[in-house]
Amino acid sequence: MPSFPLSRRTFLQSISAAAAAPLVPRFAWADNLTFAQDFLWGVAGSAGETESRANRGRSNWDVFIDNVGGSKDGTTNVRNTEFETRYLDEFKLLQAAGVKAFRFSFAWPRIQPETAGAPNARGMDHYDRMIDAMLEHGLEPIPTLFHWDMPLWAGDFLDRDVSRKMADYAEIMARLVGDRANTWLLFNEPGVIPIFGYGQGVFAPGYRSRRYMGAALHHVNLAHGRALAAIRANTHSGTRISSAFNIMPFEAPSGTAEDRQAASLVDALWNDAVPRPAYGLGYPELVQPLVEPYIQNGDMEAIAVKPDFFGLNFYSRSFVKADPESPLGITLVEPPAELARTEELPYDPDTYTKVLLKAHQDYGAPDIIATEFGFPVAEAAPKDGWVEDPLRIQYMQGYMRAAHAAYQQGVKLKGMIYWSSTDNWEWVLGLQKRFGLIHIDQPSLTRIPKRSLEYFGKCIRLNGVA
Ligand code: IFM
Repeated sequence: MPSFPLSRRTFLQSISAAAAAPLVPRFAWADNLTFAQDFLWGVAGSAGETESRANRGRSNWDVFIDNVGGSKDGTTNVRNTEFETRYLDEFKLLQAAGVKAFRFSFAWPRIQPETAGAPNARGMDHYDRMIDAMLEHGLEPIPTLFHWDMPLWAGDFLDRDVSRKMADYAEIMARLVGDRANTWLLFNEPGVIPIFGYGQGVFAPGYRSRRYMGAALHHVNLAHGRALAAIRANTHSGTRISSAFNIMPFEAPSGTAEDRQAASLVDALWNDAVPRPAYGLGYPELVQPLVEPYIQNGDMEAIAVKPDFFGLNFYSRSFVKADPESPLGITLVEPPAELARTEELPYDPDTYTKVLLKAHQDYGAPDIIATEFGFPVAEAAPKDGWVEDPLRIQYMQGYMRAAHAAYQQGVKLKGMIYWSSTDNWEWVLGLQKRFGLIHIDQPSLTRIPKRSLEYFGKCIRLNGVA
């Protein structure tokens, strides 16, 4: 029974528990691949990839994708999956499968569409209702404050002052949903922003400059620190806050000194240049010269906020060689032939175990939530209300086993979140890469469950790897 007096969160959860009870049979598997009782089982999505452009301000990604003439398949983010009006269809399927948590992001251009200052009432109301709906469907809301889509008026990360704007926005959102969200992610993959957006020019805002990459990196870190402080100051003491750090080891298969050196720099930039300063460990040595010109007094202290857990996104390793022409100094090479491939990246479970163990060692044995793992794979067309996707199930099982191996070796793994809930608009790759546990029919946008959703539900009931 819920305790009294009832908070809005407890009340909504109690309704959902009653509704879901008959759908969640108790399984007694005699399998030792199980996790601790309070393990968080979730799925994820983001506003920039699922919400349409309706009723919000123009974003950096709108401008970028329009300017480059659309994604690889010609699509843009005008419609996406219209998640903002269709989320109930999705929540019902997730609840029926037994999913426990939903990671999503706020669209900043919906909250402050045209300018700084007072939030837009319609945007606030949208997230208010959406979060209530999650709780009513038994889904623990896990907001991401910033998953790359930024209102145009806010400028970009070349401007130091963006951290102040970000902190104001963080405070607004913390006040709105702090009573219902216990676990927060500030940035999705903060390291990707300076590298892809300011160095390589392949993501918004599309700059291609090593100097810009250094400036953006430091200002991302500053914004990260200030936003975390703003959320901490405006939520209850039990709130846990971190970011979803994308960990992807870089290797140079050629083994030459030049290639290895180039791989080490990008490895430090990608994997360490945000979490290390956030944990008070400073910039990696190789990265220091890039950020040095932008560091002011007090910055490193403001950045060192010590997240409450480590959010870890993992897909695979990356294989590179030196390329003096590229601002990042590398170019991608083919992965070793023995690694199986998803439609996008290698399937790399052993590396998953290793990166979890490494984060455990590097950051003082923190609680870790696997904030993303997922696979775009070839799958059958929907038939009789389902999509058959056995390869995804096989890969999911492999990564969950790999994560469990790390857990057995002492990693404090507290949850696993699959990317993504539905197929969605995969940024510059468009709609062709289908990561979802739920199929999105085009053009109707009807949600159709995949067998992988059923499988994930089985794991959740087992509280382990089925
Ligand atoms: O779709 C992305 C997401 O936005 C960030 N992490 C990786 C996913 C799959 O590429």
